[in-house]
Amino acid sequence: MTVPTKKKMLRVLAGEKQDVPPVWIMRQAGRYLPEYRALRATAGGFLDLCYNPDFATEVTMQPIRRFGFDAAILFADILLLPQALGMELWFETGEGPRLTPVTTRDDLVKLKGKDDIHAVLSPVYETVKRLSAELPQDVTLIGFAGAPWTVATYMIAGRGTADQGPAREWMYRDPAGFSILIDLITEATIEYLAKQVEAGAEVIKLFDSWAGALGGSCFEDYALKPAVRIAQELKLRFPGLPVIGFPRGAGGGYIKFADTGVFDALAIDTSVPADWARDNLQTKVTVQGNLDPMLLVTGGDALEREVKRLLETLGDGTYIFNLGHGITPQGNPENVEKMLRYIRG
Ligand code: 1CP
Repeated sequence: MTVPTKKKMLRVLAGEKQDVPPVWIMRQAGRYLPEYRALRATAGGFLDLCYNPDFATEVTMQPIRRFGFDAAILFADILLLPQALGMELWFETGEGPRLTPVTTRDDLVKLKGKDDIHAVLSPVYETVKRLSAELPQDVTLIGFAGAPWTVATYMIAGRGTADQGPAREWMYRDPAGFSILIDLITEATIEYLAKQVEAGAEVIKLFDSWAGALGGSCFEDYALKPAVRIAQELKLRFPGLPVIGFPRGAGGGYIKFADTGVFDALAIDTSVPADWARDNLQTKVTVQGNLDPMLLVTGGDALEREVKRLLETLGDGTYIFNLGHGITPQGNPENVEKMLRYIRG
């Protein structure tokens, strides 16, 4: 298949293998970059970066300028959507996000509807519009949202949790109430992502960071079905739009995602063996991943060895080089340079 674009990322998502795979890294704009830390210090807080199109555009561009990645990902956060749905959101320094939790059906009634989110989120659409105009011609712009289950875990607990306990508890105790929440997030996410695409996002990625916490039929009900609904509806509205799924920690559940035929690529987390992904996923979808982010902290021989191993294992199929999860604040930009040299020669 040939695709009328010079963008490597779009070509590979259309099923065209590249001799040198496109590469970007999760959390590529972030605290490991001195220029990010400098801008964040002047901006005030993290949310001030997200909601200011000047800052958010600049921060998105920083890793593109420094490293020349093949894709840029919109600078925003998965928790902006709950805020647009009417929840209070703030970030505790050194700890992470906090929201006023939604814990009962009565709380659900207080949330806004799927069509009432755009007033809060319009600066994000403006950022996408500016990026779409400013990015180099060979760089693909990725828009994103959290998948409903992962977003729900933060809405219900009011913070990040180790085991997503509060959400899992509600899910089993009151499945009907829990489903109302999942459905609301699902439909709002469609409207949010549709606006990103209208503003210029060329690819959509759905982050289900806690999919691995869903056991039994809950994986299908709350990870698979909502992701399929979102991807199908977006593809209906925007024919040909590539969608990347990231059901992190799903293990064998990745096959269920691949078998739907709805996703153009699946991002694999660090625990997925690359040869297993080649044999079970890459026959159906483009695979993205899954270098251990720790290797960008340590560098050394292990970095070169593991990059080469990924290229040898997945490079014969449609493949996007990336990490298995986001780069950490301890990541060393010099190791990112080395990684790129090992990939691009
Ligand atoms: O500067 C800072 O202090 C903020 C750190 C930070 C950054 C840089 C947060 C807080 N979010 C982000 C940006 C972000 N978040 C992006 C931007 C694009 C890029 O990748 O460069 C994206 C795609 C996200 C997505 C996101 N936010 C996820 C899904 C992916 C993942 O990492 O699993 C999740 C779970 C969040 C929630 C969140 N936001 C921030 C933190 C520290 C967290 C995790 C909180 C927790 O679980 O305790």
